[in-house]
Amino acid sequence: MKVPFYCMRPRVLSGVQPSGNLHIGNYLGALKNWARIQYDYESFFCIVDLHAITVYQDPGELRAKIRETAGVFIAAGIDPKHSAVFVQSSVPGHVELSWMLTCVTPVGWLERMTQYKDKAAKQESVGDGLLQYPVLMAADILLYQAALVPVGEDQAQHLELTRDIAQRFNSLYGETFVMPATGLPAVGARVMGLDDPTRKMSKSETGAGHAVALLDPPAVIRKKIMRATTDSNPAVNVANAGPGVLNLLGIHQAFTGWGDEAMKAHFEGMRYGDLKKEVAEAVATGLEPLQRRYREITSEPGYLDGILRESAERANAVANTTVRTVKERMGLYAAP
Ligand code: AQP
Repeated sequence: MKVPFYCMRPRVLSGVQPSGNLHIGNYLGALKNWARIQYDYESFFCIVDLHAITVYQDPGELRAKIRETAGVFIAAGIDPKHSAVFVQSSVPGHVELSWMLTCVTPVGWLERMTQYKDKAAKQESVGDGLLQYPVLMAADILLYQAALVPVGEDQAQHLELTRDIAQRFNSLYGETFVMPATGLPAVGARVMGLDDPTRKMSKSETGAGHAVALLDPPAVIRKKIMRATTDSNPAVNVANAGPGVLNLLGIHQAFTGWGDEAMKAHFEGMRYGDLKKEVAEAVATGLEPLQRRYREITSEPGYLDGILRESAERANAVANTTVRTVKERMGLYAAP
């Protein structure tokens, strides 16, 4: 569609829930990609705390995780001089637009979402927030008229829904929203759990050997990877590798950037113990600069709060423009 007059530069928007320890899935599926593309866009990266509370969070822990997540964004290479790094709840437009979009979204669309069905199945009583989660996500994206949303594969269905909601709004009220494209990374789009390679690595899985956290010390990283589930074969056979071995190879490739041929030539026939040692080394080495930068950032008093405050101002300026347009289109009162 034609880009509205108030959005002359393409924008990118993405977010992470501050709902636990960020892991190498979040890094390879999202953060690493964000850092790579940020300068090609006007960039907005959001700590989506309103999404996190769709399941209960201890308030003190949530507050601490919001700051930690912001620190990890910057440590992972997001440049706050260029990109806005802000907290979702500090921009009221997310909630305002979410309600307006809720009113054009059929409930059947939401009930079909795989993530909703998976999470609802694990709970006795399902909160409305869990069902509405993808509408809030659509609002996060459409609020900034984002042209691109770089995410891991698990979010692709929510992105499709975002486009459906935008299209429905545009057809009811006239061209308003830019259609956002889904930006999946070439490798690392779906990192699987180390303990169970049939399930995606996830913050909400609490098993000690499930995920490598981005702030895990090298010794912990090595221990977790050495215990990763593989299969009963003794050595790597790339053509017939099981999900655990494929996951380890994928993690190595995403951290080192090696091509398929180099991976095969190096790992074919290697015993699993040696494969794990090499993967652990690649991950520990790959995370070392992030961890060093994180320690620097968090030891500087006021640094993070300053960035979050300044970025929220930038985000609010864009968000308020969109909310105003949407209100006008829908016939709501928008003070002159
Ligand atoms: N395993 C993964 N592989 C690749 N990308 C992933 N992402 C998440 N897990 C993987 C991407 O990271 C970004 C932030 O997602 P999130 O905050 O929803 O993270 P999560 O780890 O999935 O969080 P939870 O709390 O554990 O949620 P559930 O239980 O729903 O999985 C997104 O771009 C996501 O694609």
